[in-house]
Amino acid sequence: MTDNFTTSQTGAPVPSDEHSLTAGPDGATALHDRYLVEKLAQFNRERIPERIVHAKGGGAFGTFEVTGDVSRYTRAAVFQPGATTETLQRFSSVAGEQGSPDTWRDVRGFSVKFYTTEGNYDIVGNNTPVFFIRDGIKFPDFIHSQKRLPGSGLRDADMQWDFWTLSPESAHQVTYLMGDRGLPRSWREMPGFGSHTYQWINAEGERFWVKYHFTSNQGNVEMEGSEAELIAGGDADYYRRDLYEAIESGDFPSWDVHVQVMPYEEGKTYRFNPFDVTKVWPHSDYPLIKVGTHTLNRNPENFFAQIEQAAFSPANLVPGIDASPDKMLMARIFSYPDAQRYRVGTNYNQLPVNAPKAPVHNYSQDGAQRHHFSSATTPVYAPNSKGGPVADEARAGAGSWEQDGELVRAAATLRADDSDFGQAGALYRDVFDDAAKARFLETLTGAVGGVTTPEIRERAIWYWTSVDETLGAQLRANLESPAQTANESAEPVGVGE
Ligand code: HDE
Repeated sequence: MTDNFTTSQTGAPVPSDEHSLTAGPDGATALHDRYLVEKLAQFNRERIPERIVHAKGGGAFGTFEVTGDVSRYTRAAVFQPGATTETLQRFSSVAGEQGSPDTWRDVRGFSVKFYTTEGNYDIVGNNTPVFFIRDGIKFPDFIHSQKRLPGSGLRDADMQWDFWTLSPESAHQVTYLMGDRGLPRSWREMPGFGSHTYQWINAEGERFWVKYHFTSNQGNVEMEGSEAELIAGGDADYYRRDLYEAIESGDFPSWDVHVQVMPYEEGKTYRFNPFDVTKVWPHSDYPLIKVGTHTLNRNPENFFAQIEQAAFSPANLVPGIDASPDKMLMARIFSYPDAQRYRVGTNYNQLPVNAPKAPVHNYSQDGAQRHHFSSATTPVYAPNSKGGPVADEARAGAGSWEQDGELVRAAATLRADDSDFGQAGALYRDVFDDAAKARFLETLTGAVGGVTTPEIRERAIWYWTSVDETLGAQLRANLESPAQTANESAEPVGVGE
């Protein structure tokens, strides 16, 4: 008899993990072998649905330390001078399924959960500061076009480029994606961005618009397409392994956290729409202000419980931080908790990785898998005269903005400097050096070279000509060279959010 004995899920000792109960050594299996039944049934239920986007990822726990003073912009406890907060971070690829190679070209997710004293605050961003579309109603179509054909189950360059070129607001993000940013060497060596504009509210109730930037203290390092392809074949978990091993060996990656701050009123008159997630704010107009440093220093003990079941959401906001009139952000605020109720279950916020360190008091109750409950004397309705929790608007520290007009379905009002292609062109011309430009053209040639429908190819050339005329001409010349016209089997890039 050993003290370290196997039990059933209900704690009773079990007779064997190797032999089913059978009628003699060679006979039929008995259905009342309840441990066998429990073991197989539990196994069949090990998987939960993978995230519809950002399925492949990895993550770690960390600490965020405030080193600057942004208290005149926000009252959020997590950003007050000297504050230290425990965090969880998840990195991900967007389009690939759970087993897909980390080094396929894609945008990378960059999600941080801050377990603050005022509730959980999540920044759910990417390693690019912008996004492909500017209205959430287009998101399912966009993702469908980047994933797989319904018949063959294959990725398809035609549908990727058909969607992008019919949605020219994608040009800025596609320029990031097809450039070096699309292939970071590791999660540690890439930046992160909140991407959207958020609102900050200070202790006096004054409002500001902010954008978050996480700059990697490991530097920004990328890899060549040929190297990424080789790694994809040899080690599909390259980024996950890199992060895990770095932390395991005590080499803790860190990011400095900065914000750009726009005074509230300037949001109304700035030269382009500051709530458009396809745009960046020039640093010359809104310089980076350092807030603190985020360090990852603890690996998960259980990948499923702590990373797979982690639920990050832009709806997780705290006093002093709120949303902005960005249509994408508003759609996301609905979408993430909805995805998590389906994917993890309605009481997903009670799992240890998602549960806040701040106490939870409200009038929601029950539901599948509930295990947190209040004492029997706590009233179950509000308002009540029995001393139950009372909502406190002042404590909630929510933001607001003026809103007027009819309900319509329309693009946001254009301002003087709003355009789909302007910032994409500036990124290509002014940020990419000559070598980066050459790699970019090569990547584009391969990617657009996979498009078989002549009309979509032609539209792709128009799209890149609109970004930059010379680039468009070079792409046309490359695509029309005999080597490329035969390139119809080119793999579409792994691309997504
Ligand atoms: Fe996501 N996105 N997204 N997204 N997203 C999800 O949430 C969605 C968008 C991002 O590490 C899903 O729990 C809509 C922008 C990251 O677990 C889902 C729209 C940005 C992650 C979802 C967007 C992101 C997700 C999938 C258009 C960068 C992984 C399961 C309005 C600023 C989070 C889930 C993690 C995950 C919806 C656009 C980043 C389906 C509807 C813009 C990093 O809810």
